[in-house]
Amino acid sequence: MTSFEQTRRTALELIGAAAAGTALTGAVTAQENGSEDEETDRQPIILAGRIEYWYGIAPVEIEGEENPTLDLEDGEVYELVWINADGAEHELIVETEDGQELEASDSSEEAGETVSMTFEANEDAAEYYCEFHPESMRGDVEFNDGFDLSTGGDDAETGAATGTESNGNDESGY
Ligand SMILES: [Cu+2]
Repeated sequence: MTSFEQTRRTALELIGAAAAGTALTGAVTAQENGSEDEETDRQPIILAGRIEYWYGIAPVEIEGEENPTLDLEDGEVYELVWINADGAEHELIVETEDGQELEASDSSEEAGETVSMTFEANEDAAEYYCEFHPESMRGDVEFNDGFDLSTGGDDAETGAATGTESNGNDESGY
């Protein structure tokens, strides 16, 4: 958990989040809100929201990417967490190819605030975007192998960071 927090803090510093310390505090609040879904003992998918783009923070596959593609697995329950990086109003929405809303987070207009939502993935999901900046803050949802979000301890994390530089699948998505 400690290294996970460090990853998030480092990423926030990279994008110049106004209040990385506040964001960490906010995460506790977000967890309280989502306390009903005990079935999800996996790592959340974490994005940072700013007007220009969604910025990938975790898992490592999306770290540092702008509007990263979210690789999900049909039927799995995901925790999507996003951090307000610039204090503008943002709201994360997952939609179908036809623009039908599947899931929406709360909105936030406070820098450093963390918003959490639970999302059961199904293959109708095609894109995610921000309600208030739907053109610049928009990314794809794909159903390939799905991110590895298991909380397998330090071994899994180390392997993800160093062992899967390129598995041959990466290029096909772009
Ligand atoms: Cu926005």
